[in-house]
Amino acid sequence: GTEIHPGGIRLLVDPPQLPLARTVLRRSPDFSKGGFSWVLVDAEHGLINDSHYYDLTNAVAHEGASPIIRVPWPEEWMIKRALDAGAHGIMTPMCHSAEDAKKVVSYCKYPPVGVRGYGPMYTAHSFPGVSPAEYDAKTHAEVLVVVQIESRPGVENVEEIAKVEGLDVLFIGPFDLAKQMRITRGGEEHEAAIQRVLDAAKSNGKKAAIFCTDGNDALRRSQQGFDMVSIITDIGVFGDAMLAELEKAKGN
Ligand code: 3PY
Repeated sequence: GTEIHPGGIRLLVDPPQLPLARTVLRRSPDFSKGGFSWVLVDAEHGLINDSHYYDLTNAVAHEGASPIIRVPWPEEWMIKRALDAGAHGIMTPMCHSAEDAKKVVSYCKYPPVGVRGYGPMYTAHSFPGVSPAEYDAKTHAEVLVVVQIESRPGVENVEEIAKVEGLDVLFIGPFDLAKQMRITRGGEEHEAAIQRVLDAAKSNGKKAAIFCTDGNDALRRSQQGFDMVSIITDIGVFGDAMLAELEKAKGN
């Protein structure tokens, strides 16, 4: 199975009936068998830094899933290092406006489309079957650009954000969304904000994604219409399994 880095990787899946358009995400030999199609390497909240990226992107990609790196902040140099290390996609926290989203797109694309710097020594290794020349010619343009909508301005500007060219996915962070909006997670206002982001994505031809806390939550959100949903975190899986064995050891 895919190597899981304690504290850092989130396992995410898009529902098989709603496959992503991107070829990089469909190369997975396991995809048709229902395996994970992508794994989030979480350098925002996970204990991961850019010296781990290369090993993680390669481990994930060679198991047939696409590694998406969530960088700590939407900074050009952070995005560049993640892409150079072989990320199939970039996720950035706290997108508040169309201007924010345009910057992220620009950081992810080589000129003339954007401003991404050129440093391809290690990049193609995590794209099985793609040569460095092919990465340069074509694959670089397919990296998935994902921004998180998780603030009041992000929601208020979401229709404009969803129009940004080159942006692929609007990804809701429901925990931050509730905290930033100072509302209750799961409450009426929170669910209305989530629905608004979903609608904005759909009506502008973008994918909608949301962080979920378990498989049931992920199923509910995919039935609501989300294209990409998270399922579980590595740390959650380990913790639950260890506690279950501890209970057995206690005779419970
Ligand atoms: C959130 O729910 O705020 C997230 O960003 C999930 O990691």
